Amino acid sequence: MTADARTAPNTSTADDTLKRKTRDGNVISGGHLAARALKNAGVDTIFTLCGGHIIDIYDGCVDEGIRIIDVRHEQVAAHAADGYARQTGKLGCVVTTAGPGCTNAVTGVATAFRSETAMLHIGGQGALSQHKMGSLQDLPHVDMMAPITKFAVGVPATERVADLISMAAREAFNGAHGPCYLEIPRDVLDREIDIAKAVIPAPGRYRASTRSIGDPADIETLADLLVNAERPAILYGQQVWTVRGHREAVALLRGLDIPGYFNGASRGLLPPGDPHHFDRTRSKAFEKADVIVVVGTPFDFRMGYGKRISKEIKLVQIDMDYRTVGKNRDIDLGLVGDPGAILGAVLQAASGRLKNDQRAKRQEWMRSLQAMEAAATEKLMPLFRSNSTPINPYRVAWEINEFLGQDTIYIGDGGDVVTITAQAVRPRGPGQWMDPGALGSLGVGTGFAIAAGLAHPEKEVLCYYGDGAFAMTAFDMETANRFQVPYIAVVGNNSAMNQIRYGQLAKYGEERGNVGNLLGDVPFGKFAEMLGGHGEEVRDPAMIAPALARAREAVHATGRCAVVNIWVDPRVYAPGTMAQTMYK
Ligand SMILES: Cc1ncc(C[n+]2csc(CCOP(=O)(O)OP(=O)(O)O)c2C)c(N)n1
Ligand SMILES: [Mg+2]
Repeated sequence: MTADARTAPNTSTADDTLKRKTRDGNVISGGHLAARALKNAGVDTIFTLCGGHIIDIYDGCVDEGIRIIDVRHEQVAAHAADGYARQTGKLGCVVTTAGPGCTNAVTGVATAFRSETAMLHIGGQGALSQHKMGSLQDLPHVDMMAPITKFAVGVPATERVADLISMAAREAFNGAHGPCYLEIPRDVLDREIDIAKAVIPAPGRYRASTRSIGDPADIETLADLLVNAERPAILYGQQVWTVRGHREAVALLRGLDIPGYFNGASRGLLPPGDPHHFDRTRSKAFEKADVIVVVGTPFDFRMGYGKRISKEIKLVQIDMDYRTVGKNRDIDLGLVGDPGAILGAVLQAASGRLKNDQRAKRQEWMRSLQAMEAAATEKLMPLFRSNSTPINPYRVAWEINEFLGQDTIYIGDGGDVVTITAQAVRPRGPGQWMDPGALGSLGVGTGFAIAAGLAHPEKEVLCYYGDGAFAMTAFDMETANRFQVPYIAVVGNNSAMNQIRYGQLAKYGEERGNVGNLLGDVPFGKFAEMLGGHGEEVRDPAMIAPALARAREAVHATGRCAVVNIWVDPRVYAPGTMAQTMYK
């Protein structure tokens, strides 16, 4: 089959197939019902690895024109479904077979759980008629998936397949988004029923809008707080991007002249250099501010559980999940709802109320922060420009940032080398920063890159890996090539699991610290070549930029992924690693 035939959406319908099979058009199988329900839920692509339990879903997808992306490891399928949801705003979908198909996908589902991604995992199961008899690949999937999903159930009858998919979709978008799991036994999938007996919720008619603003009185209170503040600051987290509330978020910063900070998927909401974009002075701003608004990001380890923010400062938290607001520390005001809708309503309530002298004071506040930002950048420049060999990973981070185009989606997958890029890499547009989120899973990169390429074929995709992370899922680079979504892979290679090694060396010393964390010296450039793409090894800092440029060119010319394997200094660590902040 040609690659084109593989990727082209299938335009035939279930009815066509049934005609071809000279079967009764009033009859439908469970797998075909699943595909129809997925289409009704807005799913246009599934990520999967085949297994005998799930083949009828594929057959249904062919009829419904749903693209089937088959990978080499279910972990990648799950990360790709997560990444596709992040990139499209639609429900992601991963389909795995029973038993090991499900267990292999667990890390991807768990990552989506901690990152609040709306995603449906459909898993196969032995036939109900063989329930508890010891069928092939039988496991208690629903019990296993329940703690890491918002909704995990088995489908008990063919008539309910589509109905339960719609329930899962509703759950996935309820409150903070998250993954759901549906187990469909093989006989439930294969059975054909009278279509009139199936419950098939219609697209657009089984889910209500979730764009709620919460209590209108709280909108007024927050508008008052923000109008009267002298030194306000706002931190935007990933939920702002999840609900595509970026326009309202930016309008609020600009409308009320408030400095904005961004973490996770909210990086890129404003381009670097924008007067309301700040990124090196968050802790200083949070010390000096009189009102802080935290939007769509929990007080978890990444925020020091909120304990570093002084009790003297008025703290406002906005979140999609009621359970996240006020968790780990008290707040002065909490709002639950859609961040975009809330921020839009707050701006409307505050509009025209900021007096000129108040605005002038804010601009002075922002200027003082801008001066601190510039000083912090200056301090980092010697590291960013370092000519030392082995190459300083700060130099790699800086070079990657210089290399990014207006539309490059940047993905980070690794330990320390990737952590360091947070200080240098500034995506130029919203949605162009992807990281694993709070689960910190190594191995997300390949699935995310495939998903980003499929969701946005017009954009460039660059994934920066640690050498430890790269080897976990890199074989699916072949999948990216096969589906014509090649990307630029950069590996920061220190031949170690360096982020962990630091803590071991600090605790156990040189002699006992290098245990279980050293890796071989692998020339990963050759990996790209093995798959028909361009690869190279970089040991000289001056060669990073030309190598990246050649990789970009090669990706265009060959339609295959390129790997730039950069050998970096294992003695350089990220500040957070040296302070071990993630465990504090
Ligand atoms: C799947 C998974 N396993 C283990 C870890 C623990 N861990 C965090 S960072 C790290 C080292 C990663 O090494 P590498 O990707 O080479 O980056 P480096 O720290 O060397 O720059 C490990 C093993 C994890 N986060 N995820
Ligand atoms: Mg490493």
